[in-house]
Amino acid sequence: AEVEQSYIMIKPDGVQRGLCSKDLAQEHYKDLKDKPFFPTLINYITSGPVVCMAWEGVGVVASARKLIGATNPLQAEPGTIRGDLAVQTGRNVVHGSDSPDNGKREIALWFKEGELCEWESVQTPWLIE
Ligand code: DAT
Ligand code: MG
Repeated sequence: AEVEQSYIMIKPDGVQRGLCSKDLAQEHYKDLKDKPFFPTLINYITSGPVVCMAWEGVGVVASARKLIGATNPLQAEPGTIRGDLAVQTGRNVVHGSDSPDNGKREIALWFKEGELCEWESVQTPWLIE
């Protein structure tokens, strides 16, 4: 697997059981703009503060999606974030990019130049050969 980047976000219900403008939310979810749930999705995602993260690592997009679990929390496995902590698709607590390309796109959308810090842990050579 390649080193990838994934945009991870704790959604508003994850923070308090809106930061962003509607424009940003609409751009983030533009692939879903024709879906019937698009307006409620945008209302939800702009309803309170979110916690934004950029994760980087070997195969991080797929492994983060695995930790997050299925879109519908009722179908998400126990041990995943959505499986353990959420009940409804429209309140599924956390976002994770679905492809390396979308990871780059979403990170560029949510972070400004210079906001991301790049660093290497001394443990890296013991984790990755
Ligand atoms: P995911 O967040 O697992 O990548 P997605 O990209 O298909 O899922 O959809 C983005 C969000 O839109 C999802 O987290 C919750 C909402 N959503 C998706 N499908 C939905 C549906 N059928 N009804 C209501 N909300 C939905
Ligand atoms: Mg998605």
